[in-house]
Amino acid sequence: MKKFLLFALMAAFLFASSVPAPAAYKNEYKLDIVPSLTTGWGMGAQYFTDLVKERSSGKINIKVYPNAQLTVGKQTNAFMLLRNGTIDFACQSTINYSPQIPELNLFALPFFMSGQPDRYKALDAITNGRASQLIAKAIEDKGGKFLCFGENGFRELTNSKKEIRKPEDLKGLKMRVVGSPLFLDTFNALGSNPVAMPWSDTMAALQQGTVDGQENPINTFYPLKVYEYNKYVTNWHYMGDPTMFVVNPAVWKSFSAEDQELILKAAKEAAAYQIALARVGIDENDGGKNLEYLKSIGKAPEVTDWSAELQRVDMTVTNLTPEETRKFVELTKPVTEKWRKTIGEELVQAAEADMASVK
Ligand code: X2X
Repeated sequence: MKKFLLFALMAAFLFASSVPAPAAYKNEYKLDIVPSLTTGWGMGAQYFTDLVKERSSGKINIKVYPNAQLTVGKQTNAFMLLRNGTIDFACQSTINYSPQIPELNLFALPFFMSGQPDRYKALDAITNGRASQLIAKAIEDKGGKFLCFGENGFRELTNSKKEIRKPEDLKGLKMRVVGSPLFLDTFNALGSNPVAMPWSDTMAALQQGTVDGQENPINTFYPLKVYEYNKYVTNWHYMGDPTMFVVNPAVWKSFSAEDQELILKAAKEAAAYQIALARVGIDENDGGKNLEYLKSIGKAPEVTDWSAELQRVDMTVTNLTPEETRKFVELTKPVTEKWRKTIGEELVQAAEADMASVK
């Protein structure tokens, strides 16, 4: 009897140790974003967490922390906190990770995508092409698991002083930029006076006049009512700003294969939603497809013509002609030359080839 019991115990032990224990899931996973939940960026991130929660029947609970709460406003430290596990998930701009992952400066090369016949096709060519594979690898080599690209949008210029049509108009203007060195180079090259500052301090700085202007996609500055302080917007589309859905690698490994698939699929759907929100009423060549798509998922936006909406809130909207844009491009060429080396020739050339393939 004793022998039998011993045998049964040993068998039970062997069985238990050969079956992997189910991974312990956290009660809450923290997802980092910089702006508010009312921006397209925020709405896309929220949609991702909603889809994951619903499809996992509440088992995977990801919470969006807006307004750079998880980095205490220090948005350019965000990648370090994802890597060390303080942050589990993120939907982040490449700009904020670029101090740690130099390859990500690619997107901020001035007029890189807008120099192409269709800037949105150019951006898509990069985020779906060979360049995107090199970028995913760069992120993974540095300690982040990349899921997919979403979109903040093409970044436009606003200020409180005057209409900007030519580089000379920027002379001496105090422009708030993200604390990433490439931005200082670009705005110095254009003769303005750039001030690096977290987004979380920017509204107060605009209101108090500590800075005269800022650059962000319409979809990101409008919800914060930047138009109350800045009456001039110049649509110069000088850089396309994708977001990246990313995860801490250890957190990623803790999910079952099925759950990984569920999360990846949700991220791709949320990214498609975020991309459509970043373009609807802005991309003049979309033939209405972004609005149609948003309607098809039951998320038709309130604003479908951003130029009209910005004028309605008393902004002077300036669209540059190709000739006017050329002057800005000329002045920022040395910035591109300098930064190509930091980003890496292989990646820049891959992105150029990706863009050329869709012309
Ligand atoms: O800080 C900005 O300008 C913002 C919100 O666009 C980013 O996080 C890059």
